[in-house]
Amino acid sequence: MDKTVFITGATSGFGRASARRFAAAGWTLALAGRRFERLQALQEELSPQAEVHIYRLDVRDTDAVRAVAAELPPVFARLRTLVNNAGLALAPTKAPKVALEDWHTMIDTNVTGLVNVTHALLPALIAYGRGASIVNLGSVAAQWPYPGSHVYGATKAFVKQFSLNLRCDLLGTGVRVTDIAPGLAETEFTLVRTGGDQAASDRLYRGTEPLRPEDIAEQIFYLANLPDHININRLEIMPTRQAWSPFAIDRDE
Ligand code: NDP
Ligand code: 8X3
Repeated sequence: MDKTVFITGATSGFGRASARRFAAAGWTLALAGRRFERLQALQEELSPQAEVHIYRLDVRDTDAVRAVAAELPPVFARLRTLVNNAGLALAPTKAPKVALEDWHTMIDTNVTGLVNVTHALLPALIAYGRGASIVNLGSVAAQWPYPGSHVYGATKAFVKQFSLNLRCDLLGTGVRVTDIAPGLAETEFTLVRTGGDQAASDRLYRGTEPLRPEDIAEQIFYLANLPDHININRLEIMPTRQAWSPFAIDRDE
């Protein structure tokens, strides 16, 4: 069995649900995140089903990312699937009110972190060749502007374009690249975005039907198992109960 998957941000949300989905199918997993005790709990939960390796990792730390790539077990010398999922939004207020530090954190995590991991694991993906895939977590915020998205949406626009550009450079290697772009999904995302405001998070998801982590995990698993000759470039997914508003207009009144 050479079905290996490396998932960043496996301690919560889409990453954890993906770990469960791949483990249920018997893949060999490498899971990364900063909250190690959560990784340990997940490893314990999934071990009866699959071989699970865990790594305490901050994706912003380039040296640490390289070190984890270097210490992966030999089976990961050929990596079938990389799920670049670790990411976050901060400061859901308008740009003039946002601390520069928050902008930097989003760029460092969603852009620098994602390219750190991609760069470190590309040789193993190319070694796998035909059938390998990179699944990058983008967002509807890459494509559609909304107030409070400022740098977050821009980092996801980077993910979108990076995914397309990688496709060009990986042509001939057999490695696929997909930008999966979810809309409203109930995870810890809003808790993080609001600085731990559980009531604000509950308010956002109340009275509607957001995507569930398992919905996105199922799509990621589907992407990783497509026939080798198919590459889905971008997969944008919204809840049925989410759509767009009219353009905002500034009026004298
Ligand atoms: P969660 O907050 O539930 O999970 C985020 C994961 O990212 C956690 O496991 C967290 O782990 C990890 N993470 C954050 N920063 C770092 C870091 N510096 N190094 C390593 N891991 C990190 O949110 P989601 O599951 O919703 O988010 C997953 C991805 O999906 C993100 O890229 C997000 O932007 C994207 N997304 C989310 C949507 C949503 O509505 N929920 C919609 C569209 C896209 P830990 O803190 O333990 O390190
Ligand atoms: C976040 C998507 O719709 O919650 O990536 O802003 S949304």
